[in-house]
Amino acid sequence: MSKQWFKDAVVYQIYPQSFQDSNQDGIGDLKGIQQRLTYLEKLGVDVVWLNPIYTSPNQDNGYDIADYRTIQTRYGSMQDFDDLLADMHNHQLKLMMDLVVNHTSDQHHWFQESKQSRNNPYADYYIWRDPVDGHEPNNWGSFFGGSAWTYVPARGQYYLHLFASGQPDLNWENPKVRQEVYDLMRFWLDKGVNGFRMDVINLISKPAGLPDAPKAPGATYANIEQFVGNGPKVNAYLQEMNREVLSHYDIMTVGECVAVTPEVAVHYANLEGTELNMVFQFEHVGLSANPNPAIGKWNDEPIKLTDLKAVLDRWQTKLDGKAWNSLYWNNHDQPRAVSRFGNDNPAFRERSAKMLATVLHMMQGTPYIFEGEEIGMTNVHFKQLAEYEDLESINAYHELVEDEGLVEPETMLSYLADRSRDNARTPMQWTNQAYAGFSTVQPWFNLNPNYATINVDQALAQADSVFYYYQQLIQLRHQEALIRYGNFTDLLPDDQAIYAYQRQYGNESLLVYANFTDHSVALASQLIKASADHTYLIGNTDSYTHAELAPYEVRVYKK
Ligand code: TEU
Ligand code: CA
Repeated sequence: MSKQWFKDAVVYQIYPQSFQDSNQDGIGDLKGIQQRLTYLEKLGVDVVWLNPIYTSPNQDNGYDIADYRTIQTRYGSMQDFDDLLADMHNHQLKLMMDLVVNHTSDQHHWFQESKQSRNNPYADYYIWRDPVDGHEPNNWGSFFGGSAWTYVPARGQYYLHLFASGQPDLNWENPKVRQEVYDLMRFWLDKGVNGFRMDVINLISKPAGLPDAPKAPGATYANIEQFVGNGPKVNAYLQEMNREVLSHYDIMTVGECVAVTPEVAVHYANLEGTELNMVFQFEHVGLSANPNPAIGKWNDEPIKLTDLKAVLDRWQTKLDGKAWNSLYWNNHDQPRAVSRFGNDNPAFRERSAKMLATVLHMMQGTPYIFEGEEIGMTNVHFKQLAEYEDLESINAYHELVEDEGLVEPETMLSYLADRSRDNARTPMQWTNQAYAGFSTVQPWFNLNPNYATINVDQALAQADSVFYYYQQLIQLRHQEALIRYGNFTDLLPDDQAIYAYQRQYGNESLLVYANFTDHSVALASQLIKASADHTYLIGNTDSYTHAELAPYEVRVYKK
């Protein structure tokens, strides 16, 4: 691969607790991942992004780290990690670790010290403020409900936590904190890991003075999602991190960035490489949030195709030649792609999963596949609150239904079924045997019952499965510079049913026509004309009718 190998790579995301259990305790682990490397090799991906595997009390499934330099025992030992990394490299796979340094766990020894007094060596490692008129320093609500501040009597002060109270925010203003972070990054890079996915990295610099945020009527605390991102010093911090650490290694970085726009992303992901290689943006997955801002992301309305295209088109065109895109439909925080953007009804599941894969993998940027996406795994469709495990979902139910009375119970259950992060976290479906081949005992989290029909064994046995389709898309990306580097034009931005775009690279051209609906749609004559001098490259139906697209059909042409 070229020196900028991150542009040529396809990434596969592994949520470790839900991928493969090797020691029959019902929890996925490192040895389990190692057993599945040949599967990843067969799919053809280049890089694995592993969600956090560090020591953690798991209030937020590992995004609350108590020790950055040890492996959580349920996942295995450091020896298991070293073995996995070596074996991945043997299989020509690179490993990207999750770097969670906006906050730590409250069990981290820095915080255990920091909370004791105002004058210990770790006193300024976190963001502490005096009470204002006997209560919280400002009106910020945490991403996971309630206030973003928690009071500690020993200090007579509040600490800031943008997420759960067990996730205190680090004070990046303190140069010692920054050096600690750079040190722990070097620890993993010196082991040979090939990059980092940086958790909520654009939240590390807080708005100057920590002022109140605008608050929606009916809400107890302000929703800070659009308010706390991209703070005044974030680019300076990332440039420092780049000078001190990143630039000394041949690695790939992606920063998860809340409330990021292309205008801001061109700095984070600039092609000179002075900050990060790319960002995860939220604009497409954030579409069709609730019209009532006090209810935030919770809703069950489908996304309008014209809105989706407007967002993706903007990222494709505004970053071209300036920065690099990441491409994803889902991850461990999002509902399953086929349920959210396609149609998980058995009649359309495979066809729409392939259509979505094509639309994404034919764009400019680095594609990310979330475990199970490559076999078309679906949302789990839980019916009761008791079935959920994720603190975001459970807290939101209690807050919106019980505390604030903003949403009816049945409605909220429908919102959760559509949007809960738990949809992504049910165990990987390998076989139709007991516990789906994930484990031989009851897993830590319920399986989706549809593993009886949707599973890897089945996909590998079916020549035209979603799996083999992903395999072909990955091969095409690797072969065609046009797909990786070509520029992007939307041919039909106002159409409500069809996504049609063109990529151009030198005198090569690629046309992608996709039907996002469950009915046939006539192709505009302009599209038929455009494809006349192109040849068919790939698609998701056996035979096609020239003048129309079948339900969820996608077709790619090349010249
Ligand atoms: O997620 C960041 C984030 O903003 C999420 O709260 C996101 O908005 C939400 O999950 C969507 O509903 C990252 C991690 O990916 C997530 O798993 C962690 O819980 C969070 O940071 C805190 O570390
Ligand atoms: Ca295990």
